[in-house]
Order: sequence, then structure tokens, then C-alpha cells
Amino acid sequence: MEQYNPIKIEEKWRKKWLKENRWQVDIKNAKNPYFNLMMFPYPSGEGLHIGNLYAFTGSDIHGRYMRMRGHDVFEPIGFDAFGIHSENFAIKKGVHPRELIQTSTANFRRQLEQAGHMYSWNNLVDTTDSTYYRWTQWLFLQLYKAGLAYHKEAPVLWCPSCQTVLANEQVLQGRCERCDSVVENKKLRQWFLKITNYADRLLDNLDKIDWSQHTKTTQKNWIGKSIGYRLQFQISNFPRPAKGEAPLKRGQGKFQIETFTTRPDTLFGATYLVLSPEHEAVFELKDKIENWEEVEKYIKESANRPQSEKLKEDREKTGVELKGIRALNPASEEVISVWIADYVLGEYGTGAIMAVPAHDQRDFEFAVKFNLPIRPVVVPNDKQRTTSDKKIEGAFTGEGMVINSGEFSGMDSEDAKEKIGEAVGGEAHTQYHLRDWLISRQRYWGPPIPIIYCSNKCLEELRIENNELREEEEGTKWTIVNGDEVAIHPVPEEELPLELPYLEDFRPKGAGKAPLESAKDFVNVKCPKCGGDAKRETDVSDTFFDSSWYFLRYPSVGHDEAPWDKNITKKWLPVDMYIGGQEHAVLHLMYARFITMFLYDQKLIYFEEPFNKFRAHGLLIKDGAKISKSRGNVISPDKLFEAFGADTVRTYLMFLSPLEQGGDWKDEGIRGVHRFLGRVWGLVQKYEKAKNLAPNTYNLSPNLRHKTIKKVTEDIERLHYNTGIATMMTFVNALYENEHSKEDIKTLLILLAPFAPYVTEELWHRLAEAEGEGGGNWGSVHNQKWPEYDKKQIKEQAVSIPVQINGKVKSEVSVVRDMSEKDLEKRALRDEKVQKILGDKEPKKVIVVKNKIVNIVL
Ligand code: ANZ
Repeated sequence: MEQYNPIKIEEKWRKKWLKENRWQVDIKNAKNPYFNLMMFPYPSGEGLHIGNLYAFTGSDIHGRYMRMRGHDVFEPIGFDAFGIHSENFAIKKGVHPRELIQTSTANFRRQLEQAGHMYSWNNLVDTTDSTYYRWTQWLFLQLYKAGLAYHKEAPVLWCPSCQTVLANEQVLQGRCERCDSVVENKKLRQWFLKITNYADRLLDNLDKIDWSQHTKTTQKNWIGKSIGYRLQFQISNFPRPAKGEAPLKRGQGKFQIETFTTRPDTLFGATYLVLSPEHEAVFELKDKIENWEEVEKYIKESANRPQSEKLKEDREKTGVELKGIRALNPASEEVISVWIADYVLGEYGTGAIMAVPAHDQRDFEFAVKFNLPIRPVVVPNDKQRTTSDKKIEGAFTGEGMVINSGEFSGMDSEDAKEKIGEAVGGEAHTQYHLRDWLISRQRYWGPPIPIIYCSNKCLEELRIENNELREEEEGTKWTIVNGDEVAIHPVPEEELPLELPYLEDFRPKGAGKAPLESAKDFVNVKCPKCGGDAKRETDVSDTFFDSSWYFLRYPSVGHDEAPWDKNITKKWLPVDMYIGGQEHAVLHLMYARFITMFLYDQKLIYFEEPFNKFRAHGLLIKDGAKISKSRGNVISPDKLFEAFGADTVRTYLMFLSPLEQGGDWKDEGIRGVHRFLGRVWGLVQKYEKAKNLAPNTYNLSPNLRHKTIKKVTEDIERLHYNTGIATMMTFVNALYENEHSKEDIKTLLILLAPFAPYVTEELWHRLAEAEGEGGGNWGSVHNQKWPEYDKKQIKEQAVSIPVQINGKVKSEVSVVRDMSEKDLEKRALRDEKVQKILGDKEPKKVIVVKNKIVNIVL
């Protein structure tokens, strides 16, 4: 018997499929479009990562299944080839990224072809190709024109090892998501996109999309909407309103500290104030601070403390009192102390808090350490839990009844929020955690940001009296570059693409300087408006900006007069199914939603959510540990393809666990799956020999086939491929052990086709030939309709029938479904319990309802 030789058969089909471009969807004429998207890879020099392969295979099986269900499935692939990842690898290898990208994308392509995925190769997207990034630059200009791109100085996060700024989303627990270095805080002028304008929509729309719950929750938390009040605290070193006078409104007092709180109901319990160490007021109050030396020392220390440490919940609280400074609690009129401490963050809210140690855990720990007053002002409604005579061990952070709060005492704390907030002249305010998206990078390998700075006539035109520039135009009409004021101009759209010049020395320059600064021919231009000498922006945009719209380009590849063709886009988008990594929850997935909403508002597309359905796949690990080079447990797809063939690798990856859960790779495991495919091979071999398949009437109970169809179908739909494969394994065992029909074998091959596309195609053809009159031609297994199961066939065969005697249930018998009335009667009368009651009496009458009940009348 011929052995299963995956290498030979896979090569045969792969060549044929590539030659025919077998999986290319007909973009124009497709009748039943289905856009099956997977997150495109960045082509690292090391080649395809097994984790990519895991995700892509999960997505490909879904695509193949939908295709067999009658959809025209569009499954595109591309390369996210711009960005620091590729650039860093080029630096390491001492090759120019341009050259490196060519070899690494070629290698990726070879590996992807081998994996047997169903790609529409005509629609390949490469973000470094100027036919693509021309439109990335165009997108930036649309954002700029809409007032959503601006250039401003802001506290930013700087990665000392990547030598560039990062977006907030690229920093995980104070570390660079790419290289894991501890990031630093800097104040720099950068290009930002106003994603915060979309915060509410990004949040509200989450209810309308079918996404993994986990991903939605991550986005929700990241947007971090907090509804609260801004409350003013008067510094009592300055004149303050006399008793009984109206409270101060924002900006009215001589010197005020503004705080943000979500719990204005606890204001009477605010026993001190805390400012973040970098808060401006600290410097403004310097003359009045008696312990300035100590304060300054703390400010310096905390500036050097990495954010990762400040954010640690369990870290011991530190801080310094601003001696000589006092503040007034606007509700209780009590004079309270003022502190600086780095558990209060400069970037969040107003950078200052009212501390309520009785009801906030961080404040509680701080108060205990520095012996500050703790005053409970809310008690739980549940009386038993009143803390009056218990020692307080921590803050009570819940809602309840307000106490110790003057006229507000006795109120429900929820109601008191607004009442107290308004009474002290506070301002209702909604705070978001989401920040504007920082997209400029001081690196080489990306699309140049298409902006020109002019310090000539254009700048003069912007000036008003006293040679001043309008404050509200800062960042959009003018900005400061290298200390000089300059006017901002977009590069005219017809000049796009603004090509990235070839730079011999492309290495990062550090200290906020971009490599492109050294490309004089690139930098020096004539101002598009006044014709004077001007300079180009030298930062490039971040790789996440490239990928924020790539799904829009895929179906329109080749349409070079626009970023996307209107009709094609209408037909194919939004994406029907997107599978990708949870690690992109607040990066790519958030950015892509923002950009899509923006384009919708610009009436450039007709939908505001890009991905109707998204499923996050889990992580692939090996023997319980993360797969990484430093652990030396890297898995090479090439070696596996060589040893087992792609079908086995695909099926094994999916056999590990449900896709959304991630899997634990074990080298031994793959052999088992390889044997399974070998058994399928062997099963069909029999028929090649016999020439004729068993006739259809031969029956392994058709029940098993229908059950298998049902289970595999349902498992594929919920991405539980593992149990689907296990079901097929059981089916194969049964086929070996029992005589079976041709239908059984055909069904098996069809069900297995999305998992193991090569071997099923080979067997399908061989079977057709063995079977067919005159050669037989069943076409391709991949063009078969997905089998339907017969509901009647899968009904459980056994039913339990209650047996009544004189109207009371006395027993129950388990019988085959549809047993005849006569047989059912016999079975009931034979029952042990019934026999006991009957003794030697003869029943007067027996009433039988098929499949339902037996009633014996005595
Ligand atoms: C008083 C208070 C009393 C607070 C209480 C909480 C409970 P979220 O929900 O995350 O928005 N806060 C405000 N600005 C801060 C900053 N820059 N750094 C650290 N903490 C800050 O949290 C809002 C709450 O976090 C605010 O409400 C404030 O503490 C604190 F029983 O004010 B609260």
C-alpha cells in the first residue's frame, strides 16, 4: 500500500494552485462577498513566527468553511513592513531596510504559500510601497484639514533604546511594548491625532459590534470614562471669601488648586490635598513653601522614578508636606494641609486631588503613614456593616448614606454627588483616560509626514498686533521647530507620494533628532504657498498609522487614482470576520475604529465600524512557557513543514485547544495528528485497490455521520476547532471498525478539507478516479457544498417512557425511539417494578402512546 507522503502531494497541489492563482476571489463579479481578514504580519528577518501561523491557520479554516458554505471569500494578506521592528532588525544585520525588506518579504511569501492558506495574491498590500503609503500620507492630510492632526508640545513617553517617542498605547506598565525598556518622560513637540474627539463614540459603539468580550472590555477600560466634578480649593495664604459669602467659582479666587474627583459626595471627608510633584502650583508657591529644599529633593527623586514603579498599587506611599501652605475645604471650611506625592499623576485629571482617606484606599494608606485625619462621611446602607465600633482597617469605597456632612447628612451618596458638587461651585466634568494619539517618530523607516514649515511671508501673515501669533492657531497653523516659530503647510496632495529618500545612514540619532534631518535635498524646499525657503517635517509616522486603514486598501489594490474604489468598497466592506491578537486591543483595533469613524464623517465611506465581528485568538506557548528566542524554544515552521507537511502542522495547531484560548505546543503531540491523517489516507487507499466503493446501502449507522457533521459544523462556527478534529478522529476509528458507505468517506473528506486542504484534495481525486465510470470527475473537494445533517437522524435513539398504573407513574422504561405500540406494551409489562405491583392480576386495559407513555389500568 502506498504510504502517506505529504511532501510530494503538497508540492504537487501547491504548484498547481499557485499557477492557477486558485484562491483569488473575483473582486468585481463575486455574488456573495465575504471579507475574511487576518492581521497582517510585519515581515521580520527571522521568517514566519509559529504564532503567526497559529493565528493565520485559525482564520484560514474559517475562510475555507465559509467558502464551502457558498460565500465568495476574500482572504487577503500583506506586509506591515514599515516600522521600527523591521528597522531594528536591519540595524542589527547591518543591512539597509530597503534591501532587508525585499528578502524578508520574499521569504515570508514562500512560507505563507507553503502553509496552504487561501490568499488572494493579486491583492497583496505592502505598506512600504509608495502606491500604498501615498494614501497613508493622504489620510494624514485629510485629518490635518479636518483639524484632527496638530503639532504641540506635550509630556510624552520616550523609549531610550528605540530612541523615539511612543504612543501611550505602546507603553505597558511603564515599559516599551517593543523592546521592554523602561520609558522616560519628556516634554516634546510632536504630531498628535485627536482620537479623544471620538472617545464617546468609540465607547458607545462597542455595544453594536460582535467582538470578543475581553477585547471590548480592554477598550472600554482604556478609554476610561470617569464622570465627576472639578472642585476648587482656595489656598488659605491668600484672601478668601468671608463666612457666609458665595463660594468661589473656577478662576475667581486669588490662588486655587483645582482637583478632579468622581466622589464629590465625600468632600466633607477631604482632610488634605495632594498635588503631583510636577504640578505647576508647587513652583508658583515656592516663596511661601518653608521646606523648599526637602520639597525640591522629592520632586527630583520622583522625576527619576519610572512610571512603572509609581503605578504599583502595593508600593509604600511617599510624599512631602508643603510646609507653610494651607488650603480651605470649601464644604467644611476646615483648614487642611497640602502635600506632594507621586501616587498622584501629573497627566491625569488636573494633577491634583482632594484626599479622602476614609473612602479611598490610596489616600487611606497615605494618611496612616503620615498620621493625617481620617473622617468617615459615607456609611454602608446595610446597617450590620456600620463601622462605628470597629477598628478601621481600610477605606470604605462603596456608596451608602452620607454622614458628618452638615445639611447633606442623611442623603443617599449617589444623590449627594451633584448636590455637594454644585453647592461649592464645582463644575461637572467627564474625564477620559484616553489621550490623543501621538504618531510622529524620530526614526527613518516610515512614511515621511507630509508637512512643510515656512518661516517667511506665510508666518508674517499669521501674525496679529504686537507681532503675536494667535494662541488658538498653535499646532494647526503655526508651531515651533528647533526653537523658531514657523507656519505649517500641508504638502499639496498632487505631490504625493512624498517618497522616503534613500539614506545611507538611517540609524536613529537620539535626543529627538530624526535621521531625515541629514537629507538636505529632502529637507530644503520652497514653500508651496509663498515660494520662500522652507523646510520639511523630518519625522515619519508610526507603523500603527500605516495599519489603521490597510483593510480598506485590500479589495482596491490596483486602483491607483484613489485610496479605495467606492463601488468595490461598498461591496466588500466592512470586514465580516477579523481574527487577530488581543495584544492589539487598544493599539491597532482602537486606531482602526477611530480612522473608520473619521472617514465616515468625511463621507468617504458608508460605515463607521470597520470590523463587524472580531475574535481574539489566544497565545501559543510551548511546554507552558512563552515562545521566545531568549528561552531557546523557538519553533521553525520550515522544519515542521519539511518533517510533517503543512496539513499536519495546521491540524495540530488547531487541535491544541479552542482558538480563543491559545495552545500549549508539545513536540510529541504533532505525531499523533500526523498518524491521524495517515489513517485517513489508509482508509481511502482501500478503495483504490478495490476499484469500487461499497454501495450506498452499506450501513454504519448513518446516525454517526450526521452527528459528526453537526458537531464539526458547530465547532468550526465557534472556533473550537480542537473538538471538531477530535470528533473526526472518532469518526475515522468507527469507519475502520465498521462497514460503511461511500457517503461516509466523502463526508469525512469534505469536513476535513478546511483543516488539511492538500491531503483531502488528493484523496478526493483518487477516490473519484477509483469510483468513476471512465475516470470519474468530482471536481475539487474545496468546491463541494458543506454537508447538511439530517435532524431526524441525530435524534437520540433512546427515549424514556413513564409507565403509569391507574394514573400514577410507577416506573420508567428506556427503549428505542419509535418502538411500536405492541412492543412498548410488552416491554412495560415485563418491567420489574410493574411486575411487582401487578402480581398475578391481569390488567383491564393498557393504553400506549408511542414515544410518550404507557398507562396500565387495573
Ligand atoms: C476624591 C475621592 C474620594 C476619590 C473617594 C475617590 C474615592 P478614576 O475613576 O480613575 O477617574 N484622582 C484624580 N486625579 C488623579 C491623579 N492625577 N492621580 C491619581 N489619582 C487621581 O479616578 C478618579 C479618582 O482618582 C478621583 O476621585 C481622585 O480620587 C483620584 F472616596 O477624589 B477621588
